[in-house]
Amino acid sequence: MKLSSLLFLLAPLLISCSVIKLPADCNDVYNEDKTRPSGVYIIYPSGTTSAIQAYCDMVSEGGRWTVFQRRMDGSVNFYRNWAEYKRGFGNAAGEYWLGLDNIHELTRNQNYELMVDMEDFEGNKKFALYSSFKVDAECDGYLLHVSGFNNKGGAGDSLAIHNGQKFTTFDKDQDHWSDNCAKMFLGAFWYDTCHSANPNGVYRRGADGTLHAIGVEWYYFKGYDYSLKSFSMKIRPAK
Ligand SMILES: [Ca+2]
Repeated sequence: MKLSSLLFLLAPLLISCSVIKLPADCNDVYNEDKTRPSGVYIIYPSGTTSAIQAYCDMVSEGGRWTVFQRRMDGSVNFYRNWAEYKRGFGNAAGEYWLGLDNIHELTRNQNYELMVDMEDFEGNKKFALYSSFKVDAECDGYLLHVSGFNNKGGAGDSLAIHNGQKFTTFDKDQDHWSDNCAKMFLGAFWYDTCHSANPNGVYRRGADGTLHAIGVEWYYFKGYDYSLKSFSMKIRPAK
């Protein structure tokens, strides 16, 4: 067969491959149709076989955010092991964790920014912005890189000590404390010795100091013994 006829036969394939662009994140979902509202969409963090559901926030601070962590009603247990934090769990329409592999895939090739949104039980809302966010691969302990804090939203910077930390679950201790921070504070996070934010802690309603610092907490907003009503962490490509 001549090369020219082979190319002719392959042409439709080549064309279709160049046309189909699956959305890797909510920024791509938005760019496909800028009228789309916030909600659950299918994204493909690492190509055609990686379809997952994610909640897209198309409103806050310009929208286009891919939510990777969300607490809102205590309906999902977040005290889970390494395998579950790696893969993800919960329901994208409600409480969920997108999965460390997915977060890594999204942030590995371009710079992302982070927004952390929170609300207490009195209706006070705050947020924190970071201009740079990246999570390394599993072989590097899913090490967190977060920087460029902006206090426009008034929440304060509770992630400073978590920058440069590996991820810890109750069955995988990579923190800098002699014991396991995940066991101690009943969550899973980029713990140091141990935390000033515990987004994956125990969902309990508001002020509660009976067990110290185990709630869904952001220290520079409500301290160590106040578990927030809603909390979410979301990312989008930095402009
Ligand atoms: Ca430890």
